[in-house]
Amino acid sequence: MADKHTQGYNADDLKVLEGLEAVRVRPGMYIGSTGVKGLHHILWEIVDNSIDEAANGYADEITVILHADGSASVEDNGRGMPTDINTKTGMSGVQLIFTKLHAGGKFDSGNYAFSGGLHGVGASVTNALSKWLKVEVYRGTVFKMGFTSSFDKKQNKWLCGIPDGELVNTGEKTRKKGTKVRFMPDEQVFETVEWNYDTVAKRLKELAFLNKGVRINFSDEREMYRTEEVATEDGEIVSKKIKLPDREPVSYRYEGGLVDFVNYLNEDASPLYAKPLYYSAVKDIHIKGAPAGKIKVEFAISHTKGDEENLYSFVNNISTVEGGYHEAGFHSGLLKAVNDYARASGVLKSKDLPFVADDVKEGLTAVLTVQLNNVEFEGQTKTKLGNPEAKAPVEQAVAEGLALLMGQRANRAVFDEIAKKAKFAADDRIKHRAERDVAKAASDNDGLNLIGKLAPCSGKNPDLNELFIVEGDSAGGTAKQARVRQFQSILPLRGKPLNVQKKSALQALQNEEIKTLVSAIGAGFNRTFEVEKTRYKKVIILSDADQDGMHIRCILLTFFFKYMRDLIASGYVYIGMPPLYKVYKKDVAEYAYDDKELDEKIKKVGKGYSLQRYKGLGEMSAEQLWETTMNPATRNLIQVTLEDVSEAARMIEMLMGDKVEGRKQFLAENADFNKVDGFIERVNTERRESQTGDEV
Ligand code: 2B7
Repeated sequence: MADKHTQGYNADDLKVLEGLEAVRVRPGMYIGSTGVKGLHHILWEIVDNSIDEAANGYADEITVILHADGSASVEDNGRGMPTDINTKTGMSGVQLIFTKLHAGGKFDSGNYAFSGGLHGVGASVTNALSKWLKVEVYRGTVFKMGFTSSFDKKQNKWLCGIPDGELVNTGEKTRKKGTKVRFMPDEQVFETVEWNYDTVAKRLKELAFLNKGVRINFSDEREMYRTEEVATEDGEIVSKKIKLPDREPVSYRYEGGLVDFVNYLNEDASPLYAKPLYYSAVKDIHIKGAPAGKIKVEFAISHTKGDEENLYSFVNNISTVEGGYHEAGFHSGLLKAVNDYARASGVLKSKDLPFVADDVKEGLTAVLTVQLNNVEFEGQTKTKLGNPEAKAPVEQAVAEGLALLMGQRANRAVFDEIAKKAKFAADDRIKHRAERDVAKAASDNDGLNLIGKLAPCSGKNPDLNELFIVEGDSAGGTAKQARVRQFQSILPLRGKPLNVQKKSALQALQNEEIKTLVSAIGAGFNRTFEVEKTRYKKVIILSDADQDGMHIRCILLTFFFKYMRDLIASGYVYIGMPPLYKVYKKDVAEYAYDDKELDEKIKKVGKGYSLQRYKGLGEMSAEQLWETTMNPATRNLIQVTLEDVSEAARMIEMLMGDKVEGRKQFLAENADFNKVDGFIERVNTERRESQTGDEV
């Protein structure tokens, strides 16, 4: 069962693969892959050593060069790798560093308090996977050593990272200090040995942000070409190599570190306050049965006016895209601090529930970096911190840091903005939950049973079904008698519905009439509205032909416009037109819908006619209402469309909004309310729709 493949390494393997050959044989185990990522990994192993030297205060400048021959070099101005002889092995420090695998990470020498790096496999892995590698150490004089890898045909094995000779002190005097390493990745190992400029530049810039004050220089000395198809004089197409312009060397150095990083991330966003908040602390790590450790926590926080969260987190300078325990600690520390501030400052009243994590994440741009030993990376791409012990100290550091910052007078306005923003997010969250609840109730079948006032139709086909929203209980009663139950639903409205223009979505939903309407249509509300789910493809507003009726119509249209706009856009909203007059004689009756039509109808009925003027829907019998207003074969419907959404919105704002002045003036100028209906100017009148009744 347990063969070599499933079990991987065992003790025997370890014996056989003693030196750096192990790395050659299974490069993936040490650098993840032999693709372009693995290639760059061997560069990062070297860069990480320079970064460690800098992060611990011994170096402040690092230079990375991609050379024309395909090799890469890294130089720092630190203390220089140890050149003396290690008594146990009789080897120089330099030789040890490049020829011995350091299982489980960096030397346990207590050399550095914290050290970066992904696997910490070290410089020897880079050496093992390079055709050659050269080191120079500057310590008063220049020390040099070289290594080469080759395949030995006689022995049929790799000789890798073999010293060309001992470390030599050239005696050449130098004012420089530090280390320089140059190496040539072996094309026999890697699928590609072409460095990616952008990958290197991005990472070096990131490292410069993460290590404030450290200057990182980067040059690409390779000659770059592009090929182009050109026609020769004979008309032959040949490809031609065209040299691209040289890349200018770049230099990254950020005195502000993480604060500069956050500002850089926010470059195109509008920040909520001018300066990011910054804090750093070293905390104890506690694990049962293990010696106490330390964790360094550092973060910079800002907020934008937008609502997305951008948290960039790092562990030992490695980006943790998948998050992990440090991010969890960060979020709970931030939540605690913002909740405390919001309570103390009165943004959260005693009746208010505390914020939840999502509330304080809105618009957050932050960088969090932690450094600890024995890290465990998990997740799909191994970019998730799997050390649970990291959570508590990060939470503590973040909460304590923010508490300290909010105690400073100068930060008052900043925290006020943060608390207000979180309150806004919380209100929005609560509001939308209510919307979802109503939408859900509406989509549940039981939802309908709760709607006492609706007389639902029995049919289930939205293409055929009609919803009549009828002004007044008595007209509603008549409509219920008049309707064809299979496809016509009646929703009577008692009095005037809520004018939603002046109300928030949540307030609107607290209104019984609106709740009923939302439930009846069954397609959600506001952001959750999905027109495909509508139970009715005809929603017909039936109100009296007077001022009040006009007002109700406006209120309902405002509602649909604001919260179910697609219902109008899809052409599902209609205005029912009851007649104004009945002209009749013995067994003939004609209805007139306006004054002009009245003259025609009088002529048609002839001498001896009687005239009835309807003041409201309630004055009609069920038969009359059916014939004049509800029967698809004989009724008048006006389809409301949105030809100009912004114009309609402006008009509705004027008619229904807060500013009384504009409305008064508009009504004065348009006293004839047929014109006031002008706000439904984009109306298609389908007089006497030639519908022959819906088949149910
Ligand atoms: C963990 C090992 C690899 N090391 C030292 C000292 C300085 C030093 C280094 C380095 C990469 C390319 C240029 C310590 C640390 C070995 O022990 S590695 N500088 N730079 C480096 O590799 N850059 C050191 C204590 C006293 N003196 C020197």
